[in-house]
Amino acid sequence: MGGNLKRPLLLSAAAGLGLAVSGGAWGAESLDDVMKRRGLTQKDVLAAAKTYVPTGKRDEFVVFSSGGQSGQVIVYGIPSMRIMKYIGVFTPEPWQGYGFDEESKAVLAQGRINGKDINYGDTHHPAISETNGEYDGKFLFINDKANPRIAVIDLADFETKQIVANPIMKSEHGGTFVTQNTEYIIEATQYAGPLENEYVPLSQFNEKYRGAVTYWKFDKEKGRIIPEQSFSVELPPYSQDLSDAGKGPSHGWSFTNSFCTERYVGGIEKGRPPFEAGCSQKDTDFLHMINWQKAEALVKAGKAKKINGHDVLPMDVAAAEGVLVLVPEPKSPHGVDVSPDGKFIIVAGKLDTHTSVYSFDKMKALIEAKDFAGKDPYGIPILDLKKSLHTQVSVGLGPLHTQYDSKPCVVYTSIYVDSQVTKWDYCEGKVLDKISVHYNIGHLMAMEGDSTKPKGKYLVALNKLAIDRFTPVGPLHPQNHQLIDISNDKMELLYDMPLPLGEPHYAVGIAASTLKPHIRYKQGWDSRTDAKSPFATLAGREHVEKKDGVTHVYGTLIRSHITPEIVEVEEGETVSFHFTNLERAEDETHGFAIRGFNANLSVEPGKTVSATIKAEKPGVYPYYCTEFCSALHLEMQGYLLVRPKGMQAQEAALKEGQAYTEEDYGKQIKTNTDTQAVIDSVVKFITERNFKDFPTVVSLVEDATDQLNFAADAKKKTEDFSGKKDWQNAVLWAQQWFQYQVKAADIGLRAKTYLEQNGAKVVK
Ligand code: K7E
Ligand code: CUA
Repeated sequence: MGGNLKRPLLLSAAAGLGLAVSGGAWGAESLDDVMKRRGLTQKDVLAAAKTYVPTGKRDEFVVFSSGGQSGQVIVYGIPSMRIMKYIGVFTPEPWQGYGFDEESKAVLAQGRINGKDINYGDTHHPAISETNGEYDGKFLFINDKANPRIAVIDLADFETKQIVANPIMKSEHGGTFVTQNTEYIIEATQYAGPLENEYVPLSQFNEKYRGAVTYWKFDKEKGRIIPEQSFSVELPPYSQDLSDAGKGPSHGWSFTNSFCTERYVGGIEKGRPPFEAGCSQKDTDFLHMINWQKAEALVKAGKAKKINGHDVLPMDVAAAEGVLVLVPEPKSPHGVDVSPDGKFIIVAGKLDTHTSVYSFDKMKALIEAKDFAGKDPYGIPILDLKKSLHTQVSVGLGPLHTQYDSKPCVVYTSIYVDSQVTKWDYCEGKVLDKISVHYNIGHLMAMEGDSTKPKGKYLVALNKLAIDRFTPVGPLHPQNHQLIDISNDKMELLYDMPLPLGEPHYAVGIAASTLKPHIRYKQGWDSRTDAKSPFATLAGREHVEKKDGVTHVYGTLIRSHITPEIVEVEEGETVSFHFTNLERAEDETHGFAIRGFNANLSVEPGKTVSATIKAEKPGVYPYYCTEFCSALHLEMQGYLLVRPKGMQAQEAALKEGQAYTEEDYGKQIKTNTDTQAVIDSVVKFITERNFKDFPTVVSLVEDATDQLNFAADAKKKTEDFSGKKDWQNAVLWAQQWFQYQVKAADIGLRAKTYLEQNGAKVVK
C-alpha cells in the first residue's frame, strides 16, 4: 500500500513546488520502452493513436446503442469508445431516478400491458429523428421486441418522454425506422398473431393470424407520438422482419422483409418438425413494399377499420389500391437497407451468400405497368424477382445487415456465419475488401450510415459473441463492439469494447456537433412532461401543506442543504416530497434518498421531481443528498420523523453543540473578510478580461454571482443577530455566509484558470 501511495505523493509534492517532473527513475519512458514493456506492435500503437482522446478533448461521434434485454440505451463516443451514459427507457434506472420518482413512473406506466407494469424491454433498433433524410439530433426512438412498444427519448436532455404500446401487435421487430422528415416512426410485427386481443387456435393461423406495419405519427414540435393519428397496414402472417423507409425518389414508401412465408407452425413437442425446419423450406420469402403516403390518404378517407380503437387498413384494400406489393427475396432475409439516394434497396439473406440489390425505379415501373408475376394466397400482387433486381453479389456466408459509406456506391455488410465484414460496391456489384471480426457479427453501423448523408470514417461491428476477447467474468459474457477504421481502402480493426448491458442489436452514430443538449432546466421544470411543474418551489417559499389526505412537502435543494431539513408526520400519512433544484450551475445535480421507501431522486439544476411514500411504520428515517455536490455534501441531510398515531408532536428542543462568544464572532468575520478579498481579486481578474467571449466562463460567472447573492443574504442575517448580541446564531450565519463565499471563490478560480488557459485578453 505504502509503495503505491508513494509515487503520486512525490509527484504532487514536486508539482506543488513547481518542479518539472522529467527524468528520474520513474519518469520519461520512451514510446519504444512502453511498446517493449507492454508487448505492443507498431500496428497496435497506430490503432491506439487513432482512438485515444486526450483529457479535455472530445469524441467526434456519439453512438446510441440498443441495450438489448436491459431495456436501456447505451451512449458512447467514437473513436474513444468511452461509455457516457445509460438512458433508462423501458427499465427503471436509479441513477437518473427513472422509475423512482413520480414523474418518470408516469412515463413507465404508459408502457403497461393489460394493466401490468412491464419493467424491462428487449430493445433492438434505435433511430435518430431526421430532417430531409439527415440526422437532426433532436429525438431518439427505440423499440421493444418482446412487448411491442416504442419509446421517445428527447436528445435535449437524454430522457425518455413517452412510451406507446402497440394496440394490435403481439410481437414486433421491424422498428424503429423513421421516414425522411420523421413524419412517422415505423414498427413492424415479427411473429404473427390475431390483431384483436383474443384467443384464436393455431388451426386458424392462415385465416386469423396477421402481421402489420404500424406508422406512428410523430409531432416534432411537441416531441411526442400522437397515437390517435397513427395507423397500421394489415399484412399476411409472414414473419415480418426489419424495415426501412424510402428516401428521395422512394420517399412515401417503406420496405419490410419477412421470413417463414411458408406460414409454418411448429410443435416439436408433438413430434412435428420445429419452426426452424418448416420456416426455411422455400427458396424465397417476400419483401413488402408499402406506399404509406397512399395508405395515410386512404385511412383519412375512412377506408380503415378500427381494431382495439386503432385504425388498420385491411390488406385487401391495401392490395387493391396499390398500397401493398410483394417482391420475392432469397432465403430467410434479415436486413433491408435503403441507399442514401433512395434508389436502391439492399436485402441480405441469412441462408444465402448473396446480397440482393433491388432497383426502386424498376419496381416502380413494374407496379405502374401492372406487370405482376402473380399473387400470393391473400391476393397481394407479386413482382418478378429478376425484373426487380439491379444486381446480386456474393459477399460471404450469412449476410445480415448493410451500412452505407460516405463514398458513393460503397457499402459494408455484416457476415454472421463467417464472422466478417465485407466491403463491396453495389453499383458495380463487386467485393472490395473483407475483415474478420470476433465473433459472429449481427448489425454493423457506420457514422450516419443509414441517412441520406453518411459520414464514413468509422464502422462498428456489433458482435454477438465475445468468447476469448476479454478477461473472463463468468459464463455470461459481455458483448463486443469492435471499432473499424474505414477511411482508407483497407478496413482496419482499431478497438474492442466490452458492452456489459444486455445484447445490443443495432446502434446509430451521429456527429457530436449535431447534438445540442441542455445544461440546465428552466426553474421548476417537470422534465417528463416538458412543462412547469405544479410543485415547483422558489427559494424561501418552502412549505408543508396537507391536501386531500396527502402531506405535500414543497422543498428545495441547493449546495449544501435540503429545505426542509426536518419533516414530522403521523403514522399512516402519505407524504409527497417535491424538490426543486435551485442551482443554475453546470453539473450541480443533487440527489434525494431516504431509508426504506424505494424512493430515490436525481434532481438536475432547475428540475422539480417528486417522491411519494406511505409512512406506515413509526420511526426515524434519515434522508440525504446522494451526489457529492460540495465540500459539505455530507451535511446535506434531514430527518423524516414518523410519530405513532395519537402521540403529541414535540417541539424540537434543539440544543446546539457549541455556545459561541463575541470573540468567536470576531474570528469568523475576519475569515470572511479575508475570503472576500480573494474573491474580489478574482472578480477583478475576470472582469478585466474579455470573459464574455467564453460561454463556459459566462455560465461560471452566473453561478458565482448566484452564490454571492446567497452570501449577501447570509451576511444580512449574521448582522441581524450580532446586532442583537446573539453570538450563537450570528456565528452560525457567518459560517453559512462563509460557505457561500467558498463556493463563489471555487467557481471564480475555475473561471480564472479557464481564461488563463484559453488565451483571454485584457480589455479593461
Ligand atoms: Cu438482432 Cu436488427 Cu433485431 Cu439483426 S436484429 S442481428
Ligand atoms: Cu447535494 Cu450532495
